[in-house]
Amino acid sequence: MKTVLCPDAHDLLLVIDVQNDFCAGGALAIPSADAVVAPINRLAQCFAHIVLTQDWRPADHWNFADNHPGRRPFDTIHLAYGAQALWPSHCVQGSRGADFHPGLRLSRAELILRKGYRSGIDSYSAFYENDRSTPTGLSGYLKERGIRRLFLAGLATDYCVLYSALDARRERFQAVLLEEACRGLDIEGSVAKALQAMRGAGIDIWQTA
Ligand code: VGL
Repeated sequence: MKTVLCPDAHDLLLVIDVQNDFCAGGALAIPSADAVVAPINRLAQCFAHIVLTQDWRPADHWNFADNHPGRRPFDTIHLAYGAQALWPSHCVQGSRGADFHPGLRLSRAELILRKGYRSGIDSYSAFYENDRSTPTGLSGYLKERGIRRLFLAGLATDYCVLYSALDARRERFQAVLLEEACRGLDIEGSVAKALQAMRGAGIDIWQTA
């Protein structure tokens, strides 16, 4: 069923990591990632408030396989805070790959939140680093601004969008996933698992009309 989107002044569109390295030709390209751009641009027109996140990593990031001789992208390593996937080097600070997709028309966005800039901790969620305890400050920003409900779009459904949505609930925001405006890496069924986890956490999943 399709839902008509009609956001109010307490609603915000949170656009996760729509950056060149996650799109076609990028270092960590997500299948069909570029297809999120048109729906995001269209949906954004309804929102009074828009925030973007930007993965923003130092070149010596601990979670880049390049920084672990003998390891390959998508291997798992164990860090003090738990198991962690190794990634191809991506979204390096100041690089073209870290830039937003050139097709995004979101100049009205009120905040660009950078994450992943600590070389020792990976960063998926817009709210907490992967140690699950280091905050990015987004929750306080949104609460001070009177935001109550977040609509999530972007990349990747099964990583940064998933963890951002779960943390939105943890921070007591209402959360809605705009499914047609997201794409996932889908490693061994991870998109289906992500959707199930989101539903279980009380996140609404909408197809918009
Ligand atoms: C992401 C894997 C590694 C994402 C970022 O944006 O979903 N996934 N870094």
